[in-house]
Amino acid sequence: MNSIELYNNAKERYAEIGVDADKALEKLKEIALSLHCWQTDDVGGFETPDAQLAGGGIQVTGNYPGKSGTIEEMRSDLDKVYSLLPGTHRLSLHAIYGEFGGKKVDRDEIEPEHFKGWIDWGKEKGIKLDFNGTFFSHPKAERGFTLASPDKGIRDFWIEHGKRSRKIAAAFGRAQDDPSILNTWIPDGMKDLPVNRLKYRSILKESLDEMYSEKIPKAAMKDAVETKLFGIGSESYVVGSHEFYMGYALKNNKIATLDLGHFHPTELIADKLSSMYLFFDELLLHVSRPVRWDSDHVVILNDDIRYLAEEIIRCDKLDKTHIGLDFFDGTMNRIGAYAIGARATLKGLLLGLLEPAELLNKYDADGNAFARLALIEELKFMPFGDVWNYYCETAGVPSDRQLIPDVMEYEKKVLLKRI
Ligand code: RNT
Ligand code: ZN
Repeated sequence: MNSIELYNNAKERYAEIGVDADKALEKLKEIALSLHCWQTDDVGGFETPDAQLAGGGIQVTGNYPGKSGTIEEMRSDLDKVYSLLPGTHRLSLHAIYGEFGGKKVDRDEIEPEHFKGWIDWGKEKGIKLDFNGTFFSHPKAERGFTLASPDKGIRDFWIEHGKRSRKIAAAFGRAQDDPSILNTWIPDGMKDLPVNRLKYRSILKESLDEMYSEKIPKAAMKDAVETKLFGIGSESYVVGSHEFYMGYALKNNKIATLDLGHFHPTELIADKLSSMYLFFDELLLHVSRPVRWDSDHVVILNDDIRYLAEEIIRCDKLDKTHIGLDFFDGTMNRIGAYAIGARATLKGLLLGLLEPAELLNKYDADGNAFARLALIEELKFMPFGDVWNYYCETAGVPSDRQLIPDVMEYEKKVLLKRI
């Protein structure tokens, strides 16, 4: 059977349980993931002269050849990545990826001008941009504190960075006629027991108030704050914890960012969504895969992703949920890693869209826990791969089977030629 026949067969199987596969694909097509630019070069960036990862609790391991070392290489890699994904997706940039023209432009000096090339690139490709201030990999972050630093000089430096990041995001939003989401994550915390947890959190609250003091229309940009439980070197205390930012975001009308790697390993992030949707207009997700800790492994289609995607769809909040990716792995072909992670996220969403909502809700309402669970089990063996392959084919991107040769060819032709 060819892929269309397989799809038609799958469509019939789904119709039997009350699911319209065509409709599911129409909806899937509308979903834009925000791809994290930093998977192309292990969160290196293009600052001059020393684009080096200096602390911040972000650990990229691996030295697989071919990482992008220039903006041109990065854009070539991104072109390749987008060509492997069905649908139209966004790009999330970090401040260290500006075009600084070989000059030293410190974080408190960045301007929209440094990102003009990206704005033009986005326009040309039809890719909308999101943004992140970079509050790590910098001498002024080395002591482990940025916005929550008791040192006013350090704090002011990072407040300025945050203000400028907001202006850059706003420039993106205006140019693309669609708000750019600015995510703020800071590494501030302590390896060992603080005795004054309140102090740093009070400082952070004040710094954020100052950083956000300028009113910028939401049509241009929206602020998001990323919560975290712990990091390398901040095992005992993270200033910007989940509770801290839940409170801050609610009170100040910001978006909360949930990163899948930023909670206790047994916490189910999917379960948090319904509570948060009741109180937040919008959420930002950082789709990641923690392995024992916040290790940012390449996302695969595991239960966490499946439950998360299903939950967004069950709550009918696709339009209120910004789905960003956040993983980085230097041990394998980085383009392939991107493709696996982004496609796995889309697959999770497809599974959610292919759920027989009516039937599941009926069993649920009947209190028939057995039938509900049996149907959830049955769904695992439905021919959803045929729907996915058909979707890829109609979108003109490789199927899963074609992905390996396709990525290997790019590796041979492009990546391995890099020094
Ligand atoms: C770190 C956060 C943050 C970063 C990126 C690079 O723990 O998850 O989102 O991964 O900003
Ligand atoms: Zn994150």
